[in-house]
Amino acid sequence: MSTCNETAAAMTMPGKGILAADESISTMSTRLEQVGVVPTAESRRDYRELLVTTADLAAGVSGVILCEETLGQVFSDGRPFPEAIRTLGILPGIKVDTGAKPCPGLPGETITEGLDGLPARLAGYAEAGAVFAKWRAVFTITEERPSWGAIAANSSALARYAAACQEADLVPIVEPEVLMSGEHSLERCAEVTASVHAAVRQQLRAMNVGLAGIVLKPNMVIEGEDHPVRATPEQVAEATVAVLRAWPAELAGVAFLSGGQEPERATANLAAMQSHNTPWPLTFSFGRALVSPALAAWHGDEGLVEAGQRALASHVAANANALRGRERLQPA
Ligand code: 5MM
Repeated sequence: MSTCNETAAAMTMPGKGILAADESISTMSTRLEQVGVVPTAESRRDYRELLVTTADLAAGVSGVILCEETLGQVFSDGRPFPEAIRTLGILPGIKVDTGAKPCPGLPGETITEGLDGLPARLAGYAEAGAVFAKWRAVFTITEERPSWGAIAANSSALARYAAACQEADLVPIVEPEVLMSGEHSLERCAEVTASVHAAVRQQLRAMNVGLAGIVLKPNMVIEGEDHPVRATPEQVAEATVAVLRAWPAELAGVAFLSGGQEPERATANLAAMQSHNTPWPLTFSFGRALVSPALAAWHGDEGLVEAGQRALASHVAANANALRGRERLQPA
């Protein structure tokens, strides 16, 4: 357990966040096609190597989440990704869920799968060099949803995953994502996020998961993308921190997902969070808000690798800079 606590502390160290580059093969392929790149194992590899070899990435990034395909691939110089990333001063992690699938009995809702055979897979990932893992549960807000059944089933799966990770000395990133899609208000997002977190905490306790050895990856509390009024960063930060205060001080840290927010909005919201004194660090584990500008700048052109890296570097720097507000606070 102490290995997990140390790794979780390193993942959430002051001034750094986590890069989520763990798109599944199908998601990554779609995103490559959208910028005109033919999706192959090689083009996905090229893109991930571009990201992680960005100069001085370790100044703002403590860890990178990979998918299974990338974990097994090698840099162009032949070194395996996990080893090469470690050499860069960054911790390699691995997405271990097998995706959100339609949940039997709950039309329109999903259950994240991947528990069958998980302990054996985790042992293999650790052997390959991963030191942390990630599992994402997904909840959609409507008037009736998420249902109690979807919250209970997904929280239970998250806790079983987290317990298995800690037994394998891998830090579990626990990601319950309440999606931004819909017309709901910020208050409704707060209500749903609080209910989901309460169930996740209860299940983590039931499975004896040590909170000092996990990283929570939640959504920010924010209005739905079709809601007519846009909340300010201060409103988002206040509502988000109010929900998070139910988590014990023991929790290693909170690393937000970006959830489809424009990169600049995600960064502004992250910066506003830092004026709240909390017992755990509040950092980022962004996917799209970090990598979308890099993918667009590169779009598969060998001559634009550096342009893609500059785009990633500037967004990492902006988010690392957003964390600096915390330096002015007294410890909670
Ligand atoms: C990078 O995308 C991750 C994997 O998604 P799929 O398995 O659906 O391809 C995803 O879990 C991501 O880590 C989180 O959603 C956070 O990403 P954003 O873009 O919301 O910060």
